[in-house]
Amino acid sequence: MLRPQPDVRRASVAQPDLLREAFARSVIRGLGDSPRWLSCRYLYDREGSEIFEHITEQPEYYPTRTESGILARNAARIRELCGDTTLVELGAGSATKTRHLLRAWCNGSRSPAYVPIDISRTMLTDTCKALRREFPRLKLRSLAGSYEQALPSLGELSPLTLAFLGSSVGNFNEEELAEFLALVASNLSDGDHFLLGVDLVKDTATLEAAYNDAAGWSSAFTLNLFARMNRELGTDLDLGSIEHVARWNAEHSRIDIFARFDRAATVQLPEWKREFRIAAGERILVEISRKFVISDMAAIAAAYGFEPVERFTDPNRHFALLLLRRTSAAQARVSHTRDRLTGELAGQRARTLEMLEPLVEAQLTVQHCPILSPVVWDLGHIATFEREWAARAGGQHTQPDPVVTRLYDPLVHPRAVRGSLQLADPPHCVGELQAARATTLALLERTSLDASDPLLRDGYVVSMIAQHEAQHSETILQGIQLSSDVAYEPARRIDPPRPRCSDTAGETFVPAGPFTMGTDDRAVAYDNERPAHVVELASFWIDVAPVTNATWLRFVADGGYRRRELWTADGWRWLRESRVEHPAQWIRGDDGGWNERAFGRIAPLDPEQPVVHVCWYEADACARWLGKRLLTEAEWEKAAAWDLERSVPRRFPWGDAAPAVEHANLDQRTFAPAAVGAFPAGRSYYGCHQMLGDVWEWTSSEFLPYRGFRAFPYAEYSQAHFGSRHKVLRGGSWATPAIAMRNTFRNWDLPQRRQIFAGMRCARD
Ligand code: AVI
Repeated sequence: MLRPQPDVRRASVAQPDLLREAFARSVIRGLGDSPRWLSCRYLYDREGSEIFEHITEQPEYYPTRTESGILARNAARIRELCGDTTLVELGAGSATKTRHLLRAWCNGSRSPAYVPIDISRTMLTDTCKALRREFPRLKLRSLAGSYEQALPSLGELSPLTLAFLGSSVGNFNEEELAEFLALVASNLSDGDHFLLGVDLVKDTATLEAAYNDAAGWSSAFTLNLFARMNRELGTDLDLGSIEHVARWNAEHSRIDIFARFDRAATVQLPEWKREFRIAAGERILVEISRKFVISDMAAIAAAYGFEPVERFTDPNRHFALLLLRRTSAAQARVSHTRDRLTGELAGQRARTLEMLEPLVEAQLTVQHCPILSPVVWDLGHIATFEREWAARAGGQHTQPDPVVTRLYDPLVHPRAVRGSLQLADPPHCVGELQAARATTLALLERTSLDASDPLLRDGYVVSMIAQHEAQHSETILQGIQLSSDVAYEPARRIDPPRPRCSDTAGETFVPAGPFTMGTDDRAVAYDNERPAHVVELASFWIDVAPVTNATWLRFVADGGYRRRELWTADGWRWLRESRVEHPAQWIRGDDGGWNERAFGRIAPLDPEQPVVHVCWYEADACARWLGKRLLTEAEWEKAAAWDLERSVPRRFPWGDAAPAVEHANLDQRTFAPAAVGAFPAGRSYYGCHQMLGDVWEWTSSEFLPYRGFRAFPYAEYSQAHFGSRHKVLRGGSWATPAIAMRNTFRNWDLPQRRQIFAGMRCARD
């Protein structure tokens, strides 16, 4: 039996209107860049795919013929080397060349199985229909989707042989190739095979002829991209003035394919209200086709955990098929996880201790306000939590001291009473932290991160311990911020970066359609982020940046805190009782201007920074004053995570790369939000700035479980807090450590809370 079935928990392949939207956005991105480019992904609509079939038949285009010959001669040997495995093919198309392999698989296997993967569902249907007739014994199951969508399903198909033919790897740039190989490597199991077609470096004349065939199909292929823009996006380009140019680029060992404009032209995208002026003679890069040296490609693959099995080539050495085997995947995963977790634990602990340094003992033991604990309680709680969970995961059933456990149990002692408890002094707490850490490190050293134990699998419990401490470090900073008597001078404060771009005003459109919300990740994500599920949303407009102090000043000046019609009934009640008139840390100066207090420092309010320390009621009222509304958390997550082009969610707004300084203001370095526009590299697919870092963003949603939620590993973290009392916050602030931050992370609090480093962003229908 072949599985998997198409996965209902992931949003399915883009519908035509969404593909069109993704195409438009890609064109806007590429034409807005310098030098301009267009994505080769969009060369393959129905017309483009047909033209490409013609290219492969041209006498000058040697790759397809040559690869087919290599397959015909070596398919039986390849099957023998791969053993009885399911053949999976990425970008299967019509599977013409693959038939050599399928014949060998049918001859060599008792139960031959083939899983073609392709973005085009119609292509897959046609291909499977033909194959059923030709290979009646072949078990077939197709997977429609992008590579990024399909590859995570591979684990269930192992043992397998993954074929990626035609030298399609040549169309990836270096960064894309690295991402692709990492994705393949992480989804193959030990012993799985990878059959990779690579076009080889050869004489320039042969190479350039292949991309400039005399019959003109290569040219037609390039021009079709612009014809497609005319067809789908409403541009009005004169194809007669666009020339196909394909040249060997020796420096980068690749064919560069350009569209050269003979005359000046304007690309108008009426629906998206964008226009681009192309100069006479300007060239737009539409595709690269990299050519490789076998040993170089083998070395690249080795870096991703692939060992060479055998290589196959033609007599002219024009093309090669590399048969690779994934090795030591499990072992590599364990040591990588161990290294990552050791780093996270050490980094977070150093941060916790560093944070305490500027504080004297009295400041560590006092309770500044009833909604935040004395710092020593947080420290004792972090230590108790860590010791308990490390012991539990390590199978140690020795009862920890029940008195201590009770003292630091947040349910037994709610925040308001923690100031009156008999708590240990700071040095003792630090000692407890160290003792607990020894237990965790011992666990990490001896465990094999046993996959059958959900606490240990992929180091979950250790990640939870590190994240728990990270979250408390943010709460400790909230307490320090609230205490007006502390002039906090941390050892490493840096000025928040200034804006680096100016496209932060206005909104961006998020089209209607499904997206995958939440995650199935069991290595890092909390229970409330699971499971991944498809959410269908109506279209909406979202502000590209959070609401700034400048906007809030206008809200205040316009009587925002006095106008009943802007507030909900509960919000108005809260306002009357609290007598609030501005965000929590704003102070009016003697001259009538506004200052802001941050960790004991008072400075003029920065109008470009996102507003911070407002509660849900205030955020909701300000959104109404702006004629907009707060986002639902599903809208927030779609705008932050969904990559329409690949139909997969991103881990962070900018992609899956770990957070770096250019992406977001995280990790407690600036002690204030950065001005909007400070992190253009951190924009989401839809172009939203600063969705992670700077300020948490209040959403209109109540904190509720996703359908299929299962409490793990303890109900007190999420389950106890579900319900209509709490509103969800998304994103993370400058005070959030990066290890506790991702697009799926859900924070929650009561609507009147202002101690959080929280602001807001608006949406409208
Ligand atoms: C699909 N890919 C491997 C082809 C190539 O040779 O790079 C695409 C192509 N573009 C123009 N001609 C062929």
